[in-house]
Amino acid sequence: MNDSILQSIKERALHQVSESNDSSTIEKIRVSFLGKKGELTSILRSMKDLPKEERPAFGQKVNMLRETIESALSEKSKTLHKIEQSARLRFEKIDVTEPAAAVPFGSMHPISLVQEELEEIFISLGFNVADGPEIELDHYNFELLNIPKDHPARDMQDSFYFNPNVLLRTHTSPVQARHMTSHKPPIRIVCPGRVYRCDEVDATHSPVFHQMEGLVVDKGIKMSDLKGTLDVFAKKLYGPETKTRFRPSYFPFTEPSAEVDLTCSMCHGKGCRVCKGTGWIEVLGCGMVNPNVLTMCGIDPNEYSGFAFGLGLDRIACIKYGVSDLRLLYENDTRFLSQF
Ligand code: 2U9
Repeated sequence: MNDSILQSIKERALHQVSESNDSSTIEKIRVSFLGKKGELTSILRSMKDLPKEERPAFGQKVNMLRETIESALSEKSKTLHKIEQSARLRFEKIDVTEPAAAVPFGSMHPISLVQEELEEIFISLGFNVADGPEIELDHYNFELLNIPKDHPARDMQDSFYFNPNVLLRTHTSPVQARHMTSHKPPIRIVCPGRVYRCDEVDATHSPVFHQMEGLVVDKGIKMSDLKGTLDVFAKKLYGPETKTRFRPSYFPFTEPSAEVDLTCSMCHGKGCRVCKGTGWIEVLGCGMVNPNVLTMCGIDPNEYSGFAFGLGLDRIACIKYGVSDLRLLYENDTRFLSQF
């Protein structure tokens, strides 16, 4: 064992380090010279074969060589790390100016569009928009609206009950009933929202649908106020030529009651497929608020009177957008919904 072995190790090690061009080769070189079974390590082990007096000087030389190789490895490793990092950064660079992939936008649901349009019309006539719970007490949904205990709407088969006192509201009327119990006249509100009835699904029925109801209560409100309001509403909805036609009807919460037809928005009364040739479309129910309802809601019918009306938003949306099957409104098929 002599200095020439150390010299040869030094030359080979430094040569290999200078030739290496990636971190994994650096590690291999370190293992082959300085690892447990590395060349320099085995030389250190074999020092026991040297005469005792030569050991310290030779040991010192081996250690110096180890330091030389270690520092060459660490220098090279730093350089390679920098090169590898800048290559990676170049590869991973993000071009923030590149156009992004298009994000598909949602669109308004036809029922929401109609609801917003009607809200705007009634707001322009001085109404406020009110809402209330969809899970409702029998008291507000039926009792205060003068709907008797034996009325078919109260049947378990017609309404979704949670228990005998709690159900999914079958109309938005409880919102108006609640409003009357907590507000003094004058009252001018419209109440849009989702309502529920135990109906089989078909082209014109769904167990969930949408209504908008309105209520006006003040001193001296007359049937002519109701007719005038709905006439203006009809003209704003379908255009200034639109006419209204009131037919007598019956609702427990209004007396007298009427159903209202508007001249067809498609053919302007001439008769077409939408109005089934009649020239008229049935759009609203309405009437003067039954004095019993006013009394039960805490308003004196001798001092105040009111009118109310209701319409189905789903039906108006189907007519407006030419949708022949109500189920399309509820199936969430984006091919249908993206058209609005
Ligand atoms: C109170 C007093 C009176 C609301 C009214 C109607 C007539 C009506 C239907 C039209 C088609 C519902 O969507 S539809 O199925 N509604 O005909 N609704 S009067 O009358 C009220 C409401 C609340 C306190």
